Amino acid sequence: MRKKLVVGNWKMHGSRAANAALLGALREAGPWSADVAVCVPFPYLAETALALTGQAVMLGAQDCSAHEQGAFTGEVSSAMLADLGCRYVLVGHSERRAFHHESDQLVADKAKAALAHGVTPIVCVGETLAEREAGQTEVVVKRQLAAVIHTLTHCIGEIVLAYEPVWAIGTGLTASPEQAQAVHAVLRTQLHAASQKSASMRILYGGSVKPDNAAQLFAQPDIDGGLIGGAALKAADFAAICRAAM
Ligand code: G2H
Repeated sequence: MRKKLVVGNWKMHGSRAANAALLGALREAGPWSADVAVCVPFPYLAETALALTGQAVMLGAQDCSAHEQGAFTGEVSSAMLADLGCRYVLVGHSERRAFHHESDQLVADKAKAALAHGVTPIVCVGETLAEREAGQTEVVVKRQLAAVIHTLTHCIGEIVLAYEPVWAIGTGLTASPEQAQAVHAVLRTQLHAASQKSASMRILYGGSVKPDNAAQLFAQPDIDGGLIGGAALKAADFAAICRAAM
């Protein structure tokens, strides 16, 4: 019922030459039955948009401003992302929440700004290891999602949600399919109470997804694809993960 979505998050990696090689290899490896997107660093958006012309792979960015425009040095607006052809933008990635002190409300405001320009926000939520060990996983992810629900109200059905346990990001530790599914089910229930579209909304899992664990994760009833970091930088691995999303 829900088409799977696999999103590569290149983070702060790449160069013009490396990107061209990666995108060229992906062109050879596709197409896939899942929707596929890559979220690339801002300086490479325009060139990547050109490279993706005629391909099924969609373009995304890794962050956007909550502001419309103005004196916000270094910020990039969602209108600019739309202008460059971005279909998706990540908001609230744990690296933004941790290193840039982004609050739940700022993340929600960014999601609202993106939707205002037709860019689909991929809203990331997830607990730290300390929060999980304190039994706070549900409380944390529900609080993070509640801010977005409250801010977007009737538009909440337009977002993509991504559950990314912080302890699994880039660590090689992956949530087991059962651990991930349990949190996805909690999030689905929360969305259900907020939107008539909850059954069709996609909830991605992120955190050390690799070719050898992707299929099991994607087989869970409420896991609708993945947000892929390290493995998205290797064309063969990313292609294999895309193939696993059927
Ligand atoms: C989580 C993920 C991509 P990785 O940050 O968003 O990265 O797959 O390297 O854990």
